[in-house]
Amino acid sequence: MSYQPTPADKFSFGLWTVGWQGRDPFGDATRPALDPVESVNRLAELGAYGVTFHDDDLIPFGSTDAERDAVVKRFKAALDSTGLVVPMATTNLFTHPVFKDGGFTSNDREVRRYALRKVIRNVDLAVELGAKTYVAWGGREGAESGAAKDVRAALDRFKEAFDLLGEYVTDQGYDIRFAIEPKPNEPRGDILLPTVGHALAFIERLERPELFGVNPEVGHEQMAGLNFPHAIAQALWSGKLFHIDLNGQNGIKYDQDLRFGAGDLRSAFWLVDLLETGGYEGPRHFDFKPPRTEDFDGVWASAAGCMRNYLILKERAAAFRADPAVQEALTAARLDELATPTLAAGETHAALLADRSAYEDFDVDAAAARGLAFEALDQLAIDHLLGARD
Ligand code: 3MF
Ligand code: MG
Ligand code: MG
Repeated sequence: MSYQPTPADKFSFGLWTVGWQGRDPFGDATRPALDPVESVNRLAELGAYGVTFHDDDLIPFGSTDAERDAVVKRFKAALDSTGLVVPMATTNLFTHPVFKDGGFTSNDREVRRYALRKVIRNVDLAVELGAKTYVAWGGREGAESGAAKDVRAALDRFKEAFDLLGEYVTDQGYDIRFAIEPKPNEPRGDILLPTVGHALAFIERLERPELFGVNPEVGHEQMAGLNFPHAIAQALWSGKLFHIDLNGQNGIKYDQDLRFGAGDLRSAFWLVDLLETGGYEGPRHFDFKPPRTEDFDGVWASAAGCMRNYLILKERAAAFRADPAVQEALTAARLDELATPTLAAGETHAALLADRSAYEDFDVDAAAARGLAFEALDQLAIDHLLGARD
């Protein structure tokens, strides 16, 4: 198996990932800026199918209209010559100091109006470039202190912003949907919509919930100590997995943005198993940061590693599912029973209450004594993951 990615694998990368210069809170950049056209060319050579961007990744903040047009023209030419597509775009509402208290939920109303205009401007460009998903990460929508942020009012403003955007794309006849990206903290002390669950609940309060889904990121849920595949399963179950940010994270600490496959490898195995069998057909998008120890050779090795690890895990997960011993172990663990409704077709609560075998005659002790056989099943998964079962 070569693990050589092709566009059919639908791997995509943000310009800000391979283009990250290594600036962190304690240190300066360790790499020079990367020309977006160079990123497009290199990503295409590596076997990616798509590239994504924040407005400011492509068009430097403060560019004139003429400069903007020239940048877009050059970028489009690179897309045309490589065949790379733009499946998603997003807005930078976090770098410029004007967004120090957020964009859509800043206490400063003028900043909120400016943020909306900045987003709408880039939604127009995203549609022009063929994007079907628009990601919204509210990195600065949050607080470090208590009274300074009225969270209920901020959620009203968040809803107001997304309702306006939903109305805008509808009125324009755009074929694009929004994906909200949750994150618990960093750069704010606490960020609004901190987890996938919070975002899913929020979406149901919007005026056009059908236009909104989530863009969960591996490390973001893991920063909150949560099980990422479980979050993805609930997003899929809700019909809301519009996009995904793949990367690696080692537990509850700062946002590490390691290449996919680094960090919690077992979780990555279950994630790929779920994405490949759960009906997700969107891009496999990497939102990682090649560590600042790396030169450009290391950057491209890191990007290639993201895709290679996904393909290795895909192969291992498929082998796990195809193994007859696994099928038997799944039955022993009663997965088929979990998939069977608890009530019979048409059975009412009256019928349940009349069923003596469900309660009066139920042998609680015998049921309590039955093992679930989960350990044997999990060991088979480890054997497959580690390549110890061939
Ligand atoms: C930060 C992120 C963001 C978002 C991006 C939207 C800078 O932790 O994950 O990347 O992914 O803003 O796509
Ligand atoms: Mg991140
Ligand atoms: Mg992200």
